[in-house]
Amino acid sequence: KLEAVIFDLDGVIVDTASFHYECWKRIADEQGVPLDPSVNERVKGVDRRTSLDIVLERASRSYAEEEKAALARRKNELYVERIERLTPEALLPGIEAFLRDVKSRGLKTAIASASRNARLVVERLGVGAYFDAIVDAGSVAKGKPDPEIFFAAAEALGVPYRNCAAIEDAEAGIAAIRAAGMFAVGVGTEARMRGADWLLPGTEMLSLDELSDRFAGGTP
Ligand code: G16
Ligand code: MG
Repeated sequence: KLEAVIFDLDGVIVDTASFHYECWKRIADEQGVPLDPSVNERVKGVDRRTSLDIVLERASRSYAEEEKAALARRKNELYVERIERLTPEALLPGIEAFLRDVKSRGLKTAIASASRNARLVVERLGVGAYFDAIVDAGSVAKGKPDPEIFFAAAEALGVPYRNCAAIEDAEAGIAAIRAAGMFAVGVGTEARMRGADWLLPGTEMLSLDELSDRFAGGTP
């Protein structure tokens, strides 16, 4: 029985991917590193340090650990400047109505995000009250596609993993949900959301009735 819905943040609740990309582009430009636009897709759902390694793949020299830490810090300063200005208008379509439905039917909700800024983003969007738990990269050892963050979210909610559905927009995220043995809802194109139990082109298509039906019929 469906008891909880776990949400990814970037790409599901809000589209902060363009902010991440803008900031990585700035870092790459400052370092004189060519940045392939495919990086935008590859850093989705991936934590900050791993994202930096992807950005520096085409660098002509190697970077010491302290230098990398400084670049990651600088990227985050640029990113925080942007998310400080987020307002509830940035919520993706249908998300607030869906959250309202989920809560009014007594289901539990959590955020499982690779972003250490998840709390700040949720606060700026004005949707903090809808969530029973927020689990971010700071509270787990292994990032997506490892299932750890989804298990941690289920545990924080006190709900068995089999009774959870989770929503993701990134390949690494869908893989993590599947590995956790949860019902996977994918937002995005079929090509990228392979493995999703239910595929939606956009968040405006989310419906709790349909999710409940599909969950009952196809629990992995
Ligand atoms: C998000 C983004 C990633 C970003 C990561 C870490 O993950 O999709 O691109 O690298 O957070 O963010 P921060 O630098 O704020 O810690 P998710 O899991 O919310 O999609
Ligand atoms: Mg995401």
